[in-house]
Order: sequence, then structure tokens, then C-alpha cells
Amino acid sequence: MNVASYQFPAAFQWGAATAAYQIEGAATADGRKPSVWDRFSAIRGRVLKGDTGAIACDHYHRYEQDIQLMVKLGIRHYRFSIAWSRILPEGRGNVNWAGIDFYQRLVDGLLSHGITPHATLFHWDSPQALEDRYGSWRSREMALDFADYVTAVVSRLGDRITHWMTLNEILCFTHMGYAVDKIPPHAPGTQVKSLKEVWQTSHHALLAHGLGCQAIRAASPIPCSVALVDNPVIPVPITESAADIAAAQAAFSTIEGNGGIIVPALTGAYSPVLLERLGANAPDIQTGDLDIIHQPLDALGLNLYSGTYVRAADNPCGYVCLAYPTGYPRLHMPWLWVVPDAIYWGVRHVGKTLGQSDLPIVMTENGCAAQDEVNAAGEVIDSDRIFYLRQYLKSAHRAVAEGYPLQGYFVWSLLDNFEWSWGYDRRFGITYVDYATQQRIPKASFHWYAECIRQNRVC
Ligand code: GCO
Repeated sequence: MNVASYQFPAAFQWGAATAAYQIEGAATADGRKPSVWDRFSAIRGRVLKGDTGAIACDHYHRYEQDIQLMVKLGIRHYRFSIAWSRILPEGRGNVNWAGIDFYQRLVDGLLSHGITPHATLFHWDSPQALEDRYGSWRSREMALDFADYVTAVVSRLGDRITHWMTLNEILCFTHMGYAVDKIPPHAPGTQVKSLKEVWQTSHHALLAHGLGCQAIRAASPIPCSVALVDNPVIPVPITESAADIAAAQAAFSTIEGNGGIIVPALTGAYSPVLLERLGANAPDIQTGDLDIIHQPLDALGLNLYSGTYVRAADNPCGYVCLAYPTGYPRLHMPWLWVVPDAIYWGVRHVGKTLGQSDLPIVMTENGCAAQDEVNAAGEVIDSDRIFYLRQYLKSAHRAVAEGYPLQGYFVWSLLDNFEWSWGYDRRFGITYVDYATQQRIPKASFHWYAECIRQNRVC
């Protein structure tokens, strides 16, 4: 591996990622019933400009064309998610064969072009029926229903999908879907009475992950890889002095929600510091829960977009988080501070601080929103996105060059898509989508990424 030219090892996995509700559309097609996002986005004022995922990129009908885009891009790996309410429209019970059929066609199309499918079983679109029945993630039943859904999917698609991911970003669909003192920005958008109830939702999601891992392994007809996808906050040492590095490492397992998601998932125990801080607001944990949650993983998926600078401090926790100065570079989201080193440190922290130095890591999402415009020549010259991606990929390369087990990188996203409460206002794609015509226009970043893949290096 040539360090100076940012060459990656031959087996490095280049990919792109999407999620069902963000691209599929076809909300009522072939037996699909509503998810919490259909209901949430239909409520006035919850999503910018009243946008919904009802049509989105119409990928459900245009998946063949989208596979052609992937072929043009040269990716050999594609990460997408499966919509629970297409498979089990009521959230439990009867399997909707038309839903299975869609994903079989999609996966067969990918495989016929040598593209390995990486399927996320849950990317935030819980069946509305389960929300109506018992408040979805507020109930422990949700974890059991998730495991049954996983069995329904893996037993029917597991002959052709070998890379599974259980849940995407637990903290987002729980702590942003439920909140105490404000209307939560994400579906189901339920205001609860205590922080304990919020932590209970993420505890149920962790249980769902654990039971889901067991269900995948029990149902898969062939050997497969099982992963969790998380988005921990990444402390980046402000200097690489021994003291600041130690501070960043100490921060990793306690900062924000990390101690209550990635730490229990990978170590089998919530961070004691977090539990002490939560006190009476800590979730109820039943005997045996942590063993279920702490399943062996074949890989860990990290979704990384930004990072938090920290430095050593003479206080009980040993670190302070540093505010971003006015004028710090940011892309087109309030939280999208450009901190490329987050990739390197994210990978290194997982290995060094959670005792997981051999666990393969995949960058399951990295990308940015930019204020893309189609120019007179019909092109989108998103040099800002190229600037962003190039820096993050160099950081990924550093992790690989230093021997950390980073095995792949999936750009978020293949297409502009429904960006949750921001609707279609924010564009994360390397392909521009004209929503009025559904025309796809590969942006400059698409061509740049294709060249990186072709040369197997950061160009
Ligand atoms: C997430 C989700 C994606 C988002 C992307 C940009 O990380 O929030 O996985 O669905 O679209 O991250 O915000």
C-alpha cells in the first residue's frame, strides 16, 4: 500500500448507501401499509415544506435504472434498507409476498452486476400499526416483533443476501423520536414525561438488535455477516499530544449517548459514568438483557459525518469538549461541521477503548449536503462535496495505513433523497434528483468518486 498516493488495499470495499423511506416512494403500492414516517410527515409543520416520502425518488419503480447508475459508478457494494411495513404491513403476522418480491428483484439485479447487497433491516420506518398497538419503541414487545420480522426477511432473502445490519443509528430514532420537553423532530414524534422513558426506548432498541442478531443467525441458510450500524459522537483530540489523545479516548465511552448505545452493544454493560449521571432516569434493565444485547458481531458499521474536538482537562472526567469557533467550516446542515479526522479517530477509538481491536469496521455512511445547482450546461459542479469527501477519505486511508481493520466505505448517498424532517430541501446525493421529472443527473462528485474507485485510491 502506497501511503503517499492514498492507495487502498485491493480488498477495500467501495460502496454507496441509501434507505428505504428516503428513496423508495410507492407508499401504498403492492400492500405496503404506513410507517411512522408516513404518519409523521403528514402532520403539518413536522417536515419542512410539508414534504413526505410518498414518492421520494420513486426508486421502487426505477430500481433498474438506479442499478445502472451503480454500474456506471463502479461500486461493488450497495447498502440499502428493507421496509418493515412492506414485508409485514401490520408490523406482525402475515407476510406480504409482493414486498419480498420487490427486494428479491432488487437483490437479483445487484448480484447480476456483481454488486454485493448489504441490507439494513431497520432504518427508522417502524410500522404505524405497532405504534398504534403499543407505542412501538416504548414497549418491550417491539423487540420481539422486530425479531419475528427479521426471521420473516432472512428466511426468504438469506439465500442471496449475506451482509446484514440490524438497526441504523439507535439514538436517532429513539432519542430524536421521543423527547421530554419539546416536540421531537423525528417520527413518531412522541413527547414523553421523563428522560427515563426516553432511555427505555433505546434500551428496547438495543434488545431488538440483540434478538435480531440471533434471529439472523438462526434463519440464514448460508453463512453471513451480522453488524450493528451506529453513529457515536467522535471525540477528536485537538492536538495529538499524549494527554489530548488520552482525553479523547476517555471521552469516547461517555460523551453524549455513546455510553448508552455503542458501549453496551460492544461490551455488554452501560457506561457506569452514564448510569451514575442518569440516576433515576436510567432505563429498567431486566436480568439477561445485557447478554442478549451483547451479541458477537462480524462487523461494526459507523455512520460518521462530523466530530467533536476535545482536549485534556484537570477535571474529574479528564477532558473538555471544545466549541466550534465562529467561522468554522460547515456544509449544508446545522450539525455538519467538517471534521475529517473523525473517521480515523472513530475507528481507532472502537479498537483501543472498547477492546475491539479485531472487529472489522465499515464506514456505512459518510457524506454531506451541499447547495447544489444545475448549471446552464445541465451539470452539477459540487466541488464543495468533493472537497469534503476527499478529506474524509484521506482520514479513512490513514486508519487503514496504520493497520486498523477498516474494510470499506459507503458514501451517503447514491441519490438526493428525503432528508427526514428537512424533506427534499437538503441534498446529500452524488446524483442529483430532479423531483419534478425524476431525472437523475450524476454530479461532479459522482465522476470524482468513480475515479477513486477505478484507481482504488483517494484522487
Ligand atoms: C442518518 C441517516 C441518514 C441521513 C443522513 C444525513 O445518519 O441520519 O442514517 O438516513 O439521511 O445521515 O443526515
